[in-house]
This record gives sequence, C-alpha cells and structure tokens, in this order.
Amino acid sequence: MFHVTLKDKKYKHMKFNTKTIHGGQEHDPAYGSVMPPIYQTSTYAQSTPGGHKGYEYSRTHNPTRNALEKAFASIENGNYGLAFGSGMAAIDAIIKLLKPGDEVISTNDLYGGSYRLFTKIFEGFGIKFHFVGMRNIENIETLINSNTKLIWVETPTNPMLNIIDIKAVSVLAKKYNILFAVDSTFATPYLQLPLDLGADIVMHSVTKYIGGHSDVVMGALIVKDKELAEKLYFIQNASGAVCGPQDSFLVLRGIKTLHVRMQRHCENGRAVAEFLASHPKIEKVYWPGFETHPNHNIAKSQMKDFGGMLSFTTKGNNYAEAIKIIENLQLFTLAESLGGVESLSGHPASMTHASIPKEEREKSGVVDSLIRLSVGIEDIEDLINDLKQALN
Ligand code: P1T
Repeated sequence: MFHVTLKDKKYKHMKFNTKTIHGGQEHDPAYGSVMPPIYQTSTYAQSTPGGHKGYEYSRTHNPTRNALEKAFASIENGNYGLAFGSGMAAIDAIIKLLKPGDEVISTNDLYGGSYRLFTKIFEGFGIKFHFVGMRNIENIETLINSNTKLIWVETPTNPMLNIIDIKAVSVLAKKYNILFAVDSTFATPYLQLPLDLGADIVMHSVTKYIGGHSDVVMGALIVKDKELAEKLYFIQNASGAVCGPQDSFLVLRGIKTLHVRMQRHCENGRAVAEFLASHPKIEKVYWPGFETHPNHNIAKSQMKDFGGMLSFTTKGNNYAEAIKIIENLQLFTLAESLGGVESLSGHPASMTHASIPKEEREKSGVVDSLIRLSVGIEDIEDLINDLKQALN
C-alpha cells in the first residue's frame, strides 16, 4: 500500500515555523512548481493493468492531497497524515477501528457534533460511549474494563475551554493498552503536540485554525505508528470520505501562515479575556490563561500559549441578555465555526451544542446564557470597542 509518510528525515529537525512552510513539502517533480499543482483528476492513465506512476484513482491517492497529508504529518511531529472531507469524517474513521461490544471513554464537554456521531450513529452499531469529566484522571480509570478500546479526549474542550492532561491520560492508556486519540482542533500543532505527549492519534477539524480562512471544510488524522496508519488508510479509502484537490491546495496555503496567525490569535484572545474579566456585567470568563482556571498549570505545561477561543456568561445568567449582546456585536459575526482570521461569536446551547440534551450540556456548564467567541486577528482596539458597545 502507498503510504503518505515523511521519508525525508530533514523535516524532522526543523523548528515549527519552518515546518509550516517547508515541512513535508517538495517542489513538484514535473516542472518544479514551488506550490503543489491542483491535480484536478479522478483517475490516472495506466500503460497496462497495474502500470501506473503510483496513482490509480483519486479516492485512494491524489498528489495534491498527498502533499497536504505530508504537511500534516510534519507539523504534528507524526509519520503519517490523512486528510478527510470534514472533521466529522476524520472522527468517523477512528471509531470505525472499533467493533460492536467495544467501549469508548470520552470527554463529557466536547463538540456537539462528536457527541451526536457517537450517540446517534455508533451506539446503534453496538459501541458503548461513556462521557466523563476528565479534569480528574481517576474518573477515567474507574470506567476502564476489558471492553474499553478507545479514550477520546478533546483539549481544550469546546466550548468550556477545559484542559485535559494529555500526558497523564497517555500513561493510563498505555497501562491498559487502550488506543488514545486527541481532538486538538482548538490548540493546533502551534500550541500543543499530542503525539509527543503520548497520544496515538491526533485529530483536527482543519476547517478551523489549520485552514484558517473560513473557506474549507476538512478533517485530519496524524499518527506515528505504521500499523495504525495502515488501518486508517484502509478505512479512508474503503469508506471514501476524502477531500478534493482544490481544498487540499487551499489548506496547504493556509498552513504556511499558521504560526503567525496563531501568535496573533493568542495575543488578541488574551486581551479579550482580560477585558471581559474586568467588565462589571460579566459573571465568568472561561479561558485557560487565567491563573484561576482549574487546569491552568497543565495548560501552561502542555501548551505554548492559550489560544484564541473563550466563552463567558453575564451576571444573572440571562438568556435574553446573552442573545441581545450577540445581536449587538458588529465585528464578531454570529456564525457556526471558529478559528478563521475573522472574529466570530456563537451561542453554543442553540447552535454548536444543540444536539446535546439540555440536561447533559448544563452538567458541563453549557448554560443558555453562555456566549462563545473565536477571537480573530483584527486590530485589538476594534475588537474591544465592539465588545464594549455590545455590552453597554
Ligand atoms: O465541522 P467539521 O470540520 O466536521 O469538524 C467537527 C469538529 C470536531 N471537533 C471540534 C473540536 C470541533 O469544534 C468541530 C467543529 N466545530 C464547529 C463547527 C463549531 O462551531 O464548534
């Protein structure tokens, strides 16, 4: 089987900012084009059955997608990268490693779509999911039994910005020989490298920071282990939820500025978090950079900075007031998604997390007055002024 692996060891020793631009990326062998061409083709000519140049059919391999998959592997310090048609398709491929009777222990505070996939699709195929707060690692260990085959961690979590100790979970997963996957969408490889901390699989909604420009829906998986990579490539090809060459090109372009965008997202995120925390109308700001955040020290040790995502509630926990604030915002566009250069606001209870029953989501803090912000890379003065006018 053809593997999208990082053969060239020189990429392994590059620093992160260099990797985003060069990692895993080679000039096109045909004409030396610096950016990989968009190979807009479904199939490839063969001189005789099996007589091809490594490419047979674009569900299986496409040179533009493969260039992107190498870039994914490089920036996550992995050996193998896989690109999918969405973040959900990437998660779907992981769960297809399991079989009926297997059990999964998942973060209880997670993207509503992941919860929906687990409970509405895969529970129907006989896979059992346990949702648990993972701030305390013992909560995971008590649920482990001989059927436990996967630990699913999202960190930072969407939308409560909880932080889970990746290294501690990996020690547990290794002790019981359980596969360990991390949804690192909010962090990106700029902020944290789960494979280096002991995870087996890193997953991204590439739609978010990695793509970075709100123009592509895509998912990614990155692994170090060859056998695991082969199983996932088999699922990728057999199930067929791949992304197209145009989107692969756009994301290759996006990755080249990931480090500079993330630096500004983090700076602006901090300024917005501090502004909101000091505003008299605000009840609570959820952002891992505050020393009062329950897992601030873990965030500090496993992340380079604290990211551009935060959530908050206003005093009195008033739903109508939260909606009014969201409607008043001018620069923060009310929209699903996050991680693009432009600032977005969201109302998790009615939007991204509506598929989680109210009782369940409120247990993890997703109350009706919660507002989520994806802080973009605009001038910070304009963002703060927009929040000021919306709150007043
Ligand atoms: O939207 P898609 O590319 O399929 O990715 C799904 C997904 C997976 N994991 C996390 C942590 C996510 O945040 C998402 C998508 N989230 C949103 C659309 C949102 O607004 O939160």
